[in-house]
Amino acid sequence: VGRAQDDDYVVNNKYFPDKFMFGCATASYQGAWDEDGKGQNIWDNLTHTLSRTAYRKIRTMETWPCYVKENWVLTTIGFSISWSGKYLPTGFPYKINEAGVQYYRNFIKELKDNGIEPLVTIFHWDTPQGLHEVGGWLSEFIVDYYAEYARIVFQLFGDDVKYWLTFNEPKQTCQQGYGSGEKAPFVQSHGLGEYICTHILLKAHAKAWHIYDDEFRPTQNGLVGITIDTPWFEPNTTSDEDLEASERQLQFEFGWYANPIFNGDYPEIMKTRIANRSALEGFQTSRLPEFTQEEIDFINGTFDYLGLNHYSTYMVSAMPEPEIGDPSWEKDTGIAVFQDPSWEGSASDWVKVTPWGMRKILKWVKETYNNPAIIITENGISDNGTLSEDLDDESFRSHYYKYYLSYLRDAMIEDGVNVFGYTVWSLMDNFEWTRGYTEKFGLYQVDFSSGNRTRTPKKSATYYSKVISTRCLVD
Ligand code: BGP
Repeated sequence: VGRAQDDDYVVNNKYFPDKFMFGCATASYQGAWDEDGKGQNIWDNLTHTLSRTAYRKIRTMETWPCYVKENWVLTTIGFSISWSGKYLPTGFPYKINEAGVQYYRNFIKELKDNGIEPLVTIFHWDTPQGLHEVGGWLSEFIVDYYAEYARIVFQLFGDDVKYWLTFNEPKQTCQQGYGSGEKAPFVQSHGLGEYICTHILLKAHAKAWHIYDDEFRPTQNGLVGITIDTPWFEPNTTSDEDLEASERQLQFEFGWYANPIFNGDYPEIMKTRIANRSALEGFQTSRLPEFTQEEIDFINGTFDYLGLNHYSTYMVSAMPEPEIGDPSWEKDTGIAVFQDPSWEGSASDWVKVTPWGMRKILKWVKETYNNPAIIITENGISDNGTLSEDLDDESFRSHYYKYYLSYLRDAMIEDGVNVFGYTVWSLMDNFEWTRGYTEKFGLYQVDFSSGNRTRTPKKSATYYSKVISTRCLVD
């Protein structure tokens, strides 16, 4: 497994269909933060008030619009709109900032003039601070505020945007934001907050999808999906227990969000386990909230395609039932998860080079959710960002893309998975959330110490552009 096994695996000259979309992904908060009168969001608040070494207090660079100058042949660029941002400074729908609207209009026009399809995420983790202070994703009120925000972006940009994503990686907003508390807004409400957040967020997703479907689809004719992230979970042995552990972990990670959207409700395994554990803990009702039949009908089927973020793989094995007390999502899941020390690593401890997992997760999604249309919305690997050395990332980043794309293509051709596109994380080095500038995922290096944020293509940028222009996994 890992690099050694990869060497026997043939990748060269595998082709991709003509219509396959190749692109790069970015996110609003990971670029500029205070342009054009933008308001505060929970990540601004976090990075500006905590003095963690990885955080930078002042961030004023604008990163994206460099691709055109570099003469790329991308079919798509993924980016997100800042809710607290350039056109709704307070996050509430009564203060539209014309400078911000113009900014996005210009950007989208520039993409289209260069034949690049915009792939727009409506929410990539940056909850407006004002909405957080009245409850954020633990308050049902946010459903209507989010829906109104989505309506505004459809109205403003929907004539030119055909691919929308309501949320990026909702699990990070809910499980890490409100359960384990590792990401903004750093609420640690293990075993409760993440389920309440998810329950509310799924309704917000469904409401935005319905708004598009009822009010905009007839004239704008676009597609609305959601991006859900998951590693692949490889059973440690072929025992029934380990196979069950893999399936259970996938349901707790991915099915938690996907099952309500594809089938109307949370996975049975989640409902049963959390209800049982809650009862033993002395709760009157399950910590996993229940949808009403009306909500199930409202959420079921609210997707036109699926965005999948996938980076790496974990091994899983069955373990004894965790003790009752101090509830948490991890205990509710009840699976031992680990990575093989022989796997090649990266600057991010969670990203190991395991390209075979790409094919397995795609096949699992196809089989579990009736072969939906899928775009890989993020896939990538980080370096440490030492300015000169990391430009030479051929054997590292190009290798990663080549092998992941190869397994992705096997999933399409051999397994019949309906994948229509792939966008790498990321177009250029950026601000990596709690890890600040310590990890660099970019195809372009950004010199953050230079006044104009000089961008230099890494070798992987040249490689990826060759793949795109030949539509083939060239050497
Ligand atoms: C994804 C996020 C991206 C990006 C990437 C790298 O989860 O959607 O925004 O940041 O991961 O992750 P990290 O910055 O946590 O290393």
